[in-house]
Amino acid sequence: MIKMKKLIIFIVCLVFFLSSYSDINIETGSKHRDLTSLPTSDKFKVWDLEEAAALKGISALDSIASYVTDTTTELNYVLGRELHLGEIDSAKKVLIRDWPLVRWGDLFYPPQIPVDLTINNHSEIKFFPKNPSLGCLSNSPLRYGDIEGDGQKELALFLSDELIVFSPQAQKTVFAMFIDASDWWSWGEDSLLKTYLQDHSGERPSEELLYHGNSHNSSDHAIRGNFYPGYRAYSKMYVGDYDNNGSLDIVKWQKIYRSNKKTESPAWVQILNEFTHYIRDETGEYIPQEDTTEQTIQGWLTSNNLTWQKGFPSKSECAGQEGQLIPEMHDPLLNDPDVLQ
Ligand SMILES: [Ca+2]
Ligand SMILES: [Ca+2]
Repeated sequence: MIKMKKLIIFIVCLVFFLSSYSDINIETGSKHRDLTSLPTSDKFKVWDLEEAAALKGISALDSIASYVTDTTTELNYVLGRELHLGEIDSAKKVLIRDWPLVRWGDLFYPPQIPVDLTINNHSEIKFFPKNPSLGCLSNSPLRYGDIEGDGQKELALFLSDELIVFSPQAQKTVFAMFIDASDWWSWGEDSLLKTYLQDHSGERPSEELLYHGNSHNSSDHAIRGNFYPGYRAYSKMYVGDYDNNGSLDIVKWQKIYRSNKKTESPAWVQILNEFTHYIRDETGEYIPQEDTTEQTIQGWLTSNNLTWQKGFPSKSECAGQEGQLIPEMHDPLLNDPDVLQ
């Protein structure tokens, strides 16, 4: 009986330990050089790393945007501006391995957002973030750490508003999601409005025509006075052994909102609230599970007290907003009680 009790306590502790990763703390690499000028010592380091890549003839690493150092092995991981990764032994000035960064096979742009992918930002991985980028996470595009707490470290890349988890051990991307796949903007005092005003005798568009957020991808129509609703799409991730089978899972919670007309209320209406369960296969890659019901996944989050705000990412890294909730993802204007808890 006592043994049984001990076993139950052990299992409960194990489950708690494995399920407790809702926040992801990872080491940040050097900042990419177009946004922040590196200190001189870092510049020398980057030039050394670029030289090691050049010695191997890897031209995609001619311009290294960021690097991180594994403090145990002393190996450096680098991100090239041409979306290429490398593993470099800087003591020996040798590039050991390198990998082109390609779009993950299980990453899809949300079909609920009706945009033309040929003009859309999301048809391929982009190095430069949107301006401004969500929570300024893309300002540090390369990070390194143990995402799931399983003892193996991964590279976490924040490129545009996409999160890519690349495993040097598996030598491939093992997970990716759009943190932000939105298509919206406000009709402010910008160049497009000026063009519109020139074409319309200086008269602003009427409130009846405008949306609370207009489609950015349709801005060429907007200049002519045809406005389309904007979309806001955000995803959060959670890591733990939610189905209690001893192996780690990822849960993605994605929400999409469409804007109403300026004259309508509320400003935004939720059109998607979707939960996806991923399990890790023998190669280390997370595979989406179509058979896991949304109710089941939602139940895991509820029983682990994991709210929208506790999902990753949550905290802003923008100057003056550090550590605060990323405003866009937790915006009361979204008219969604989930984002407030
Ligand atoms: Ca790991
Ligand atoms: Ca599991």
